[in-house]
Amino acid sequence: MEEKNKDTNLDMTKIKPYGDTMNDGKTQVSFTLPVPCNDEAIEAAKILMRKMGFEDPQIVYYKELTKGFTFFNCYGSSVHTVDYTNIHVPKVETNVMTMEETDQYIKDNIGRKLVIVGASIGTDAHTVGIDAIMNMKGYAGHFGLERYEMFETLNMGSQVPSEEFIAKAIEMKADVLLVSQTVTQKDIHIQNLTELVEMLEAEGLRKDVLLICGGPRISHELAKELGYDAGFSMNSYADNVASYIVEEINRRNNA
Ligand code: B12
Repeated sequence: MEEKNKDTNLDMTKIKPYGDTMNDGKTQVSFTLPVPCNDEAIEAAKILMRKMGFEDPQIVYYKELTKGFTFFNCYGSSVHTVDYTNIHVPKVETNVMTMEETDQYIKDNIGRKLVIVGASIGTDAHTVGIDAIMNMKGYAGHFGLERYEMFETLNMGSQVPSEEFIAKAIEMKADVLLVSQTVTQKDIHIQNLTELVEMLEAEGLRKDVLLICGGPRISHELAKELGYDAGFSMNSYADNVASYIVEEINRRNNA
C-alpha cells in the first residue's frame, strides 16, 4: 500500500481489527459448510463473509473434510467497529500476593489452615486446568495451592460426579470448592455447574463454602450468574486464586 493511503488514526471509540495498517479491519475467519467442495462452495463462502460484515472476502484455503463438507480459511475487512472506551468487564478484584505473603496473611488473619477441595466435575475429562491451579509443582512459574503451608488440599481429578465431590467436601469440612470445566459443547458446562449449585443448596451447604469455578470459557460474570462466588479464566494462576480466597474468607469472617 502506498504511504499516502495509510490510515494512522487510532480512535478508541471506533476500533477495528488491525492487519497491515491501522483500521484496515483485516480478519481471518474459518468455518465449514455442509456442501460439496466446488466453485459454488467457494462462492457461498464469499457471500456468507459479506453477510457477516467483511468487505473484499478472499478464500485463501479450502479443502473437502469428508464427502459433502468443505472447510474454508478466509480473509476479509471488517466493516464494524467497537467503542473500546465503553467496555467494563466484571472481574475478580484482588490484591495478588505471593505464596509466602498468602500463608502469612492466613496466619495473621484467619489463624488456621483452610481446606480446599477441587475437581473437574461431571463428564469433563480435562485435568490440566485444575492441576495448573492446585498441583504442587505449579504452572508457568506459579506454584500450585498444594505447596502453600496454610492450605490443606485435595485434587480429585476429572470426571468426578457432583455427589462424590460434595460427599468429600462434607467429609473434609471444606472451606473452599474449586470446580473446573473445559468442555462447553452444547453448554454442558452450564448444566454441570448449575447442577452442583443446586445440589449444594439442597444439602444446605452452599452458604458454608466459597464456591469458585474456572476454565478457558468461564468468566467471572458467568460464574456469578450461575450462583458461584467467583470465576477464573485463561491466564489465571494459583496466586490469583489463593489471594482471592484468603481475602474473601477474611472479609466474611469479619462481616
Ligand atoms: C489436552 C486436551 C485434552 C486431553 C485432556 C488430558 C487431561 N488430562 O486433561 C484429552 C485428550 C483427554 C482431551 C479430551 C477431549 N477433548 Co480436549 N483438549 C485438550 C487441549 C488440547 C488442551 C487443554 C489444556 O490442557 N489446556 C491447558 C490448561 C492449563 O488451560 P485451561 O484448561 O484453560 O486452564 C487454565 C484456566 O482456564 C484456569 N482454570 C481451569 N480450570 C480452573 C478451575 C479453577 C477452580 C480455577 C480457579 C481456574 C481454572 O486456570 C488454568 C491456568 O491458567 C484443548 C485445546 C486447547 N489448546 O486448549 C482441547 C479441548 C479443550 N478439547 C476439546 C474436546 C472437544 C475434547 C473431547 C470432547 C474430544 C472428544 N470428542 O472426545 C474430549 C473430552 C471428553 C470428555 N469427556 O471431557 C475441545 C473443547 C471444545 C469445547 N469448547 O467444548 C478443545 C478446545 C479442542 C478443540 N478446539 O476442539 N482433551
